[in-house]
Amino acid sequence: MREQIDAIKLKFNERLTALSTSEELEKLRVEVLGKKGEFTQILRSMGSLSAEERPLVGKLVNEAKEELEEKIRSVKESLKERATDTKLKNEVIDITLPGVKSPMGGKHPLMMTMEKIENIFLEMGFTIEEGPEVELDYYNFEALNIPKDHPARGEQDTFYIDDQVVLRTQTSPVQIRTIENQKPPIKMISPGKVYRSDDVDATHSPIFYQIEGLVIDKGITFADLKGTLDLFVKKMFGDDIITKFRPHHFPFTEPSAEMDGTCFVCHGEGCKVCKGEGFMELLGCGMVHPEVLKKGGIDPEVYSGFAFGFGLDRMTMQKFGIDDIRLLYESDMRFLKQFK
Ligand code: 2U9
Repeated sequence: MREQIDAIKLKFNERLTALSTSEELEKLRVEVLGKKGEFTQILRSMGSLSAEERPLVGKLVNEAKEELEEKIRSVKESLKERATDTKLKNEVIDITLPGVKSPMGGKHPLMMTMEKIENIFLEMGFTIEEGPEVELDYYNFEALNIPKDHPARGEQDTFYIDDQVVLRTQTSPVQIRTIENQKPPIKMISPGKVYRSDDVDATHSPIFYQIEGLVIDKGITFADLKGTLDLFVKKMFGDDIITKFRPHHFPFTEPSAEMDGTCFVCHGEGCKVCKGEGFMELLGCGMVHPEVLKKGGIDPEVYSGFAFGFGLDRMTMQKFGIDDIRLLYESDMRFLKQFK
């Protein structure tokens, strides 16, 4: 029996020196010391031994097992150290190498312009209001003095969810909701996405951003409208911008106007951007129509107000000299990375 044990130990030592991974070590341990291991076989065969031999063999086997288990523990330790060393060697970081620059995002030109405009009006004491993009026909049209058969409906090609619900075509519904929930004085702007089923081309997108504004109080006049919008444009494009107003018509304002500003590219000389005009159209505006005030529960005999609106995309294109609105929505990094 001792020879048998020595033979096991010999073979064990040979295999121990030959192995190089903890998996091989575990395999050796199981085969020699495991439940079905070689020593277990011997212990099972102890039945065939004499009563005085059994304790001797038992002792021999346990000593041998402890000896081999000790060897396994020390080899396991050294294998773990070796694995760490190899890992460390392979993971040496050459700190002199430049780091991998993670691409930094940047603000989208639309959001840059939106924030600049919001800050200008916040400085002028305006609040910023938001509202639902899926809107009731009443708030998008009726309350704005655009009854069912009004041509303006046609002009604004509308996405109808059903005959009572639309995707808003302008942010004016936000003003109506504000008028219903807030008593004058009201000074607010409503920025946000609007939807029109226009065909996509260099100046039209079915989804675009608008900013509209509204001021309602006692004694508000067209002079307040001109002063406020002239100041806005000067803060937005520069103090040398001159503004002028051309009569226009909107169902929700009376009188109405469109406001032009000197082209900030050629400063009035006339260029490609302003098509030689020296001026470019910036926004639409007007005194709030008394019918709209009434529908909003405001007495036009006591209160008056002005309103304005413009396409944020269009103003962003004017500001950055962008000639195709699709660039603002195609997320092409070659275009967007210019705005970091
Ligand atoms: C209320 C009363 C009046 C909002 C106004 C405009 C003029 C205007 C156009 C700009 C470019 C739409 O995106 S666009 O095509 N809008 O010119 N919007 S006055 O008038 C209101 C709004 C709400 C209660």
